Amino acid sequence: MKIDIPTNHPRYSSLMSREKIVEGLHNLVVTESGLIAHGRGESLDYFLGETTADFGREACRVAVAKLLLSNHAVISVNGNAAALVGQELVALSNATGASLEVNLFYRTPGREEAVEALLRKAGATEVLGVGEEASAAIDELQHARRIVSPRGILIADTVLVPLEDGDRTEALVKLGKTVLTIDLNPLSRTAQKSNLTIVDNILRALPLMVEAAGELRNRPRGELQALWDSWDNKKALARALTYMAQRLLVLAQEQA
Ligand code: PTJ
Repeated sequence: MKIDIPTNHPRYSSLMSREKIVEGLHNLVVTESGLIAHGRGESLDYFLGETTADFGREACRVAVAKLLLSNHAVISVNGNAAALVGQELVALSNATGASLEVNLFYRTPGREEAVEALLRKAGATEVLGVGEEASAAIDELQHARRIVSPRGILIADTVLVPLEDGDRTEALVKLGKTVLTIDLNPLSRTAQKSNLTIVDNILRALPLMVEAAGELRNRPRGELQALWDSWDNKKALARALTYMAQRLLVLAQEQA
């Protein structure tokens, strides 16, 4: 860490997350564009008041129910997700049985290995999608995200794709996979095209998902299925947008 951030600093958690991203940049885990993506996320988090709303909490539970119901769930890990919540991603994988697969938009030399090393340090015993193991491709995509593991995303029925760009989400949905995402922007293509969108900061969502996995994993399948069947993503996105809009209106009135 470059600077000592006092724990009583009003922006402590935001500054700490920036430090994680910058450290990730130096370790090759995060790509340069990851800094931009993080800034977009931070600004949208202001609209949520930097807290998890009820629709975000509900989405976390339903997403976990789907991971538990799936025959072959995969958690797709990019640089930002690894840098921000590497440990929690491993915990979620352990708690739900979902595989971890590295999948990068910017597959530059050394990055896959750097993300794998971070996940292994956090306790992962198997990390798919690295080096020659990533020997399959999704034909619908042209860029590096097309490269996938034949034991992972290629055969997955459900894929969790946090902090994602839109192309791959569309391709995965087209292939008949269920796509779950975490995205602070309810208007992003990924948020719009996914089967379930957690509109929340990944820093808050992942611990909630790990907690939900502990609570839900011994529940009857029928109960998990009912949770999943009740989910309407369009309604959830509308709730997120309404919440943000109303919050901004109240704040505007307070300024006047
Ligand atoms: O590591 P790589 O090479 O796979 O590249 C990863 C990035 C994130 C750079 C790449 O996927 C990218 O460019 O993503 P986008 O298109 O910027 O989309 C990222 C989305 O995640 C945006 O909608 C952001 O608002 C959102 N986001 C950013 N930080 C957070 C977030 N959502 C939740 N929690 C965050 N902390």
